[in-house]
Amino acid sequence: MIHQYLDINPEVQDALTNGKPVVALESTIISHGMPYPQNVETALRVEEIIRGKGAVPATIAIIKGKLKAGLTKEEIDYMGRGKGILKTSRRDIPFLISKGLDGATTVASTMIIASLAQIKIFATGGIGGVHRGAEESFDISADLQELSNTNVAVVCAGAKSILDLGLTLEYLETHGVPVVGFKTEELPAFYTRKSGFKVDYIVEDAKEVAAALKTKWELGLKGGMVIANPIPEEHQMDFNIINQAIDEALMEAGIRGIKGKATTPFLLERVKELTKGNSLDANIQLVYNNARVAAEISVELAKLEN
Ligand code: PSU
Ligand code: MN
Repeated sequence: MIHQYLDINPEVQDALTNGKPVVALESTIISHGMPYPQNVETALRVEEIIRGKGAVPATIAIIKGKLKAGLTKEEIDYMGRGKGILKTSRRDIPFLISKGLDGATTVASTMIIASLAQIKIFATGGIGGVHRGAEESFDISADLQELSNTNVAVVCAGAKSILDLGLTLEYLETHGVPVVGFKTEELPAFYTRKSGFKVDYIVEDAKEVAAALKTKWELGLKGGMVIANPIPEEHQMDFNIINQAIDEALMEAGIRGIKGKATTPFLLERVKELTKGNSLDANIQLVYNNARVAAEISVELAKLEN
């Protein structure tokens, strides 16, 4: 039934059938999160990093109305050129299929497709969250509801402070989503290792994360887990510089009346411009770092399950 909609790449399918580790990757970061051609170079390098750790990468997207788990190099390039590729979250999936469109998947929709393909570990840059001013705008990313409902763990560098990180943590707590710090007690804020907020638990290695995931899902505690992995020290940005750029981008978004699904891409683009592209290097490095950790977790989980 599912296979009428879902196309699993043969290498990914072989790994899944044989209980080998697989790591899912999203495509909004490719089509709407970074400029071409760095987006494609990064996406391909991420796949190499995962392979180097003994796992199989599965970049996820919707191409001509078909859900894809595992893209070819050509398909990654196609997503990177970004022409007419829609940012796709949970609500959009049925319409991209019925209309035969191309969609870049967010954290939420990547989790859904990963879960349909039975992939449990997913690496990205940052998750969506509760936006600043959400008490009036109600702007809360569908990523958070997905984390409470779908059994996929997300390795990220925390969340950007374009969001209200305190409210994001409260929301995740309400919905029973564990937020664990990978070798850190502080929630990282994407470009910086520090945010001023604490995580729920510190984990010291991939094995510990894999054991917690196995236990959570064996107990039927549905939903994912946020594994917050700080950007490596040498690549982190200056706290004040990045936060000034974020404040300015937020002010502009307010003045221009940017709303809904356009908000996150607008803020990401403006922050990049305001930091004269410096934020892009940091962004790329933290994604590599998340790919490494996600691959290690997938390897440990596969050992526990076999
Ligand atoms: N945060 C980033 N980079 C990104 C995104 C978030 O630092 O590329 C993307 C992810 O795909 C995430 C989505 O799932 O934005 C969230 O969008 P929204 O806030 O509209 O739910
Ligand atoms: Mn939103």
